[in-house]
Amino acid sequence: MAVDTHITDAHAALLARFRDGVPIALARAISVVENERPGFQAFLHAVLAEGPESARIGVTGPPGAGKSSLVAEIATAFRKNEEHIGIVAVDPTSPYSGGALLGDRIRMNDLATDPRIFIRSMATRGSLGGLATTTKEVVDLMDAFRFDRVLIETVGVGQTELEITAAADTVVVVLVPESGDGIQAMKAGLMEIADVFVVNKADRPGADRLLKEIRQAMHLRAGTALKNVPAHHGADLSRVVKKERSTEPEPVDGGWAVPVLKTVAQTGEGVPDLLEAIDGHRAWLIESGELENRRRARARVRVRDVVERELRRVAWRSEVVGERLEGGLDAIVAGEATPYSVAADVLDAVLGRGATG
Ligand SMILES: Nc1nc2c(ncn2[C@@H]2O[C@H](COP(=O)(O)OP(=O)(O)OP(=O)(O)O)[C@@H](O)[C@H]2O)c(=O)[nH]1
Ligand SMILES: [Mg+2]
Repeated sequence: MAVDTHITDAHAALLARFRDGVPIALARAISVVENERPGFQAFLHAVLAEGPESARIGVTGPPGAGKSSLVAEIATAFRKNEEHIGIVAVDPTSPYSGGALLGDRIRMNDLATDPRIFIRSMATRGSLGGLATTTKEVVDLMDAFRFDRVLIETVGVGQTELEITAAADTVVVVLVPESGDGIQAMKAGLMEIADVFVVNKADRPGADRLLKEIRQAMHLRAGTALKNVPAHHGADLSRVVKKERSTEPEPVDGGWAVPVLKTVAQTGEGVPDLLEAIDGHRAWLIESGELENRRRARARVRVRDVVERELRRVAWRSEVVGERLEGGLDAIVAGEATPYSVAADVLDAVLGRGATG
């Protein structure tokens, strides 16, 4: 089965304007994808032909942690280097557009009207709570539009957020002192996905304690990683204790040392360090070859997503399937069949096999 490469004249015209970097064409393309307009797969196939390029930065954390404030700070800073920035906010609990997000410091409206910054809020979540396929497709569109960076904001600290890695190259996890997130975050596996930890609202009490907690947990992880190394190299307790006191990140098993930073998004305090950490991670991704690994892992998720969606589409569009489903219902009610036997018949029809006895 070959991919459908035929795109409509309207989509071809849209593609040309998209390639010319016309922001309205990006907005149109997003709505074509969001609404799954006929032929959107062929359109995406054409749009994504040149592969990924943008630096994708995910910002995740509990509701109200200051993710949008930090994203606004980050975008504004990059913007000063003449960069083009795309922002995708998934399920924001507070509206992203309009209003004064940061009081007089940075108005979201300033970002929203900046022609080099494109903001898109999405109220879509996958059926299993992860990032919806559509969301990943929108991020892909922004990448194909050749923004220098694409910032992706997702809410929450739970297993569902782990899927941010399926969209971003660099994951910034934002925690705040008051919610006592430290331990929870470690349980939720955020330790595994964080490339940079930020304790935002560092102007509030408890910030230093949370900072210490996260650093300790990171060092415990580093300690586990060093278990296989001869004792005089790694498992030396005094060294571990010294590392706990140090504020400088140290490399974990030859890889990336996750920085644990403090910020006050409202005043911009700590933001330069955050920018440095993000750029440092990017450089490491490229140098170590990890960027390619991550892109490959992401590609696997994307292919599976599309296969699953197409299977569903193919299945429920088929007339034979519809007949077997409807025909099976009476039998289930009459106690002559079960949802499983009817499902088996339906699957046979989907897979083009004869009905089972
Ligand atoms: N004290 C203090 N308040 C902050 C800080 N950063 C953000 N805030 C405030 O916290 C509130 C939430 O900030 P947002 O940036 O909207 O947080 P968010 O994580 O994007 O929120 P959702 O997207 O709704 O989950 C706002 O009132 C901000 O002004 C900070 O460093 N210190
Ligand atoms: Mg937000």
